[in-house]
Amino acid sequence: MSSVLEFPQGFLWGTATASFQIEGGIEERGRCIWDDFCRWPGKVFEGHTGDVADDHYHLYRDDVALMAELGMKAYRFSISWPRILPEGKGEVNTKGLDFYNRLVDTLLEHEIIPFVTLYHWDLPSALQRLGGWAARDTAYRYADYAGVVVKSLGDRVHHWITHNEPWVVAFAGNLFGAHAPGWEDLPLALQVAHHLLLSHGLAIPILRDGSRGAHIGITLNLSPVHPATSKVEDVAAAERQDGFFNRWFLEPVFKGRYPEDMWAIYGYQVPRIAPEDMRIIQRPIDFLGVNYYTRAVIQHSPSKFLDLEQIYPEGEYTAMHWEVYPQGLTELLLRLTKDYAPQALYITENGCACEDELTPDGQVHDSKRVAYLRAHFAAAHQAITQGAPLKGYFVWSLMDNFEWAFGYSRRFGIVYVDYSSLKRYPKDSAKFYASVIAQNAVKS
Ligand code: IFM
Repeated sequence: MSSVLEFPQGFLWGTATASFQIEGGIEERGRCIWDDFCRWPGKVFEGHTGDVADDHYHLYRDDVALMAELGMKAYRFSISWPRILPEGKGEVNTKGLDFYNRLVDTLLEHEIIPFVTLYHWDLPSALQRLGGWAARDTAYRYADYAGVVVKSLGDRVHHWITHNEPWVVAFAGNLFGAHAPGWEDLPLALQVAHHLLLSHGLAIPILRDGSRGAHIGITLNLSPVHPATSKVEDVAAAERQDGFFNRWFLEPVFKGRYPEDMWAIYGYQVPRIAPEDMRIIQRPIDFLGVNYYTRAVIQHSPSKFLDLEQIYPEGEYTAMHWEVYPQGLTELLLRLTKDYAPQALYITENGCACEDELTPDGQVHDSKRVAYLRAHFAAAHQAITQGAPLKGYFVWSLMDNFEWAFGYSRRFGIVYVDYSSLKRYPKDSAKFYASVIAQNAVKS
């Protein structure tokens, strides 16, 4: 039997994007590590780059108008650090700041609340040459950068996200070599993770000072971890994966310590930490941003990293080969509520890649994405009814964009982008989402 699930009044529905993935406008900014990574042969699908992307840098007004047509209440976007500080520090590119000022003003004209992410992976190349996030100094340069941005936007932007998915930055970029800067070194990755967390803590008072009544949070990519069987070694392997993926970031931010089990497992490879660091990292935040896509099913597997391996049970999978598992979202939100008592939660990303096709009459019938979103909205609703302080939901993504190592070969948007003409076409999922927003409810 179908039912109508109503969301709390004022629930913030929106979409999310990130600077490197949509902006283009490379001539008007400094270089970042992803510009370099795209030019490293074999690292990014067919050598795709972010040089033009969706050309949002020039088309932002149309994109905001489209969001308004769809009824969006909020928009999460990130700032390109090298657009503000081409060398990562020092001289400010005022044209870069002007762009974000115009974007914020346009959003506000359409009554769309801006949620600003300060770092979504585009570290200035100039700072990478000085050691990147492995260098402690980068955390202080990030704090300076946060100061420049908040001074310019802080009178109109009141929702700030310090980092997007530090796990991906640290481990995909420095342990698995799949993302920029492309290294494969565990101690380095752990040091990077620590400096990202430190920079998060350093930025908090700067954002509070510069933006009256600011709501400040961090976005983590989180997944429930399930053991493949109830065997003791699989259960223990799942616990390690949880420590590696979820708790390594949750515990410092909420409890001011790294998880003891993982600290012991990493042994001599643990990061160097200054005495005051954990106190800085644990500074109170106003919300946790949750990026949820799927769960992980884990089995014990000696000879693999952490003696574990992810397995892929039968089920439905997206074009990323990620299992469709909406009930994991309810499980995750309730666990976060119970274990960490965040003041508020936002789903800062959720969505799926599908093999979308544009029909000759300009339609995209992405019924799989509609089903995916419907099921995840219902799962979020379920968590709210059980006490999770969920205040909003940002679908990833507003429009198709540069999907990192996959280049433009994966489409996550609810709006289709024809990369040859840069024309935008709302997919069926955009129309579906607009109706959910208009009713503040979803039929399950
Ligand atoms: O495209 C990414 C985004 O930049 C970060 N979170 C996951 C998305 C899909 O892979």
